Amino acid sequence: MGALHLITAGESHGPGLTCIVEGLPAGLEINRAAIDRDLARRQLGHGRGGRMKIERDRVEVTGGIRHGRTLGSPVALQVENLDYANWKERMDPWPVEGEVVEVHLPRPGHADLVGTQKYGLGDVRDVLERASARETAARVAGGAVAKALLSSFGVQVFSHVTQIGAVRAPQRRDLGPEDFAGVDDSPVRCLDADAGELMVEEINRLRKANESLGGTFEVLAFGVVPGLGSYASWQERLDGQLGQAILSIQAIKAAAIGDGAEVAGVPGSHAHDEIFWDEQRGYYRETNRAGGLEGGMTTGEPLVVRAWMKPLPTLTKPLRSVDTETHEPAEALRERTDSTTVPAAGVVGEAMVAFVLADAYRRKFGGDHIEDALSALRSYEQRIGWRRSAH
Ligand code: EPS
Repeated sequence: MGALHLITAGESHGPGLTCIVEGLPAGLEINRAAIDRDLARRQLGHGRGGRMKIERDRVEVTGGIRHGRTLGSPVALQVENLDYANWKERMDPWPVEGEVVEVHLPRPGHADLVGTQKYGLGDVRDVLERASARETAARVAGGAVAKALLSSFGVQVFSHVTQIGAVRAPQRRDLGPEDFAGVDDSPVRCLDADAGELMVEEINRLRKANESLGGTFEVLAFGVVPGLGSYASWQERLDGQLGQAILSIQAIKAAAIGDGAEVAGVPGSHAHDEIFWDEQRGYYRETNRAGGLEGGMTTGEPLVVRAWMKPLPTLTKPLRSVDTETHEPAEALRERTDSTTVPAAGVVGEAMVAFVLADAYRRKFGGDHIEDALSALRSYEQRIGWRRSAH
C-alpha cells in the first residue's frame, strides 16, 4: 500500500536491532547526530530501569547512504545491544554447548502466553525477546530518517507527556514549535514544570510500592501541507493510518486525533473548527479541535495525535500466572524492568507519526530525487494557495 516501508528486526538481548527504510528519494541529507539524538532521547525519562545504564544507543549505517546523502536504495540502520555481552550464551543465534534456562512463567499483559501458543514455542523467552519494547529503538532510528525527509518539506514533529499515573498536566491548545525547545530537559518530558515534578513524585511513590505506571502523551506535527491522505478509500484515510501506527507501539491501548473521544459528548456547534479566509493567510481556522485532520486528510493546521499507555506488565511484585510446563499456579516472571516508559514512548510516537507523514508525502509527491519531490510539493502549494508560515 504505502510508498515508504519501515521494517525492523532484532531481539531485546540479541546482538542488535536493524531497521530498513525503503522508498526514500535520492539526495536527501541525513545527519548521523540527529539519529543518535533521537536514540538518546528515547533512552531518557525518570522511571527507567537498570537496562538504560547499560545501553548507549548509536546508529551504524550499513546501506543506502553515502557521504551523508541517500542513494535512493534501501537505508539499513543498526543499533547494537551492549547488553548482549551479558546474554551471549542465552541469546546466541547459533547452538551453544551449555544448558540454557528456559522461562515458563508468562506475564499477564505481555505477549508471553499467546505468543508461545501461536508460534509453538516452549520457552517464553523466544516470545518476550521480540515483544519487548527494545524494538522501538529501531523504529526511532528509522523515524529519524523519516523526520529528515519531513524537515526538507518544512515539517517538524514533537512530543510531550501529558499524564503519568494519576498526575495530569494542564491541557495546552496553543502549542507551537518554539514551545518544545526545552521539553527534553524535563525528567518526564512534560511541558508543565509543576506537573512534571508531581509526575516524578508519583513515579517514586509507586516504584517503592513495586508498581508500574502508564500515562498519556501527545505528538504534534507543524507545517504539514493540506491534503495528505484521502476520503476516497478507507485505507487512504490518514487518521486510520496514524491510529494503526500509534496503537502498534508496545503498551499503547488507545489513540486519538485532536480532541478525539472528548467531542463525542459536546454539541456539534462546539465540536468543529469554523473556516475563515483572508488575503494574507488563505484558509485558516481559529480552533483545532479536529487535530489537523478532516475527512481522513490533513487540513494544514497542526496535526495532534494523542496516545494512552498502560502500566508496563513486567512487575517487581508479580501477578498470578500459570507455569506453562506444569500448569500449576505460579507467579509471573520477575525481571529487571522500568517503572514507566511514557517519556520514551512519546519519542517513539514521534517516530511513528513521522513515518506515516513521510509515507503520505511520498505517495502524494513522488520523485526519485529529493528535488523532484520538492518541486512537486511547491507546485501543489501554489495551486491551493497554501502559506505554511500562516499555520
Ligand atoms: C523491556 C524490559 C526492559 C526494558 C526494555 C523493555 O529490558 P531488560 O529486561 O533488559 O531490563 O528496559 O526496554 C529496552 C531495553 C529499551 O531499550 O527500551 C520489556 O520487557 O519490554
